[in-house]
Amino acid sequence: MAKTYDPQNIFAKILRGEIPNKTVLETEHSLAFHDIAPQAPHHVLVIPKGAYVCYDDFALEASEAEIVDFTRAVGEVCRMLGVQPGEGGAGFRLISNAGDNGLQEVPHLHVHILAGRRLGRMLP
Ligand code: D5M
Repeated sequence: MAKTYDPQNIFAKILRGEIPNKTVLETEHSLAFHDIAPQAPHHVLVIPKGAYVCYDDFALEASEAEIVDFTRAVGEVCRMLGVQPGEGGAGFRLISNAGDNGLQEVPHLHVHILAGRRLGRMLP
């Protein structure tokens, strides 16, 4: 288990409808919405509706239905954005920051989808 889930985190508030978001896709177990501070022409966050801090507790505790739904939601958003490589789109990058070393700001699992421009190298 990563760390205790904080139900007051901003994405939990979005899921409860307490603060607005620009929804791109909603499925049974997942929500995708535009990042408030986009770092690329396309910058969408995909989150599970369940209370998971990061991939660690998600992989251990989520049901297979949640994991499949979340994974497919990420792919579906990429297709909606038209950025899937090889089918007219020019590709994308997925990032999921976790914990202090990963510089995770919001402690609810999220995958960043970044696309729409040539992205800089992140790894040596
Ligand atoms: O990234 C957390 C991300 O969450 C960061 O890119 C800004 C984004 N953010 C923060 N608040 C909001 C709201 N209210 N709507 C949309 N996006 C938001 P991290 O990986 O945790 O560093």
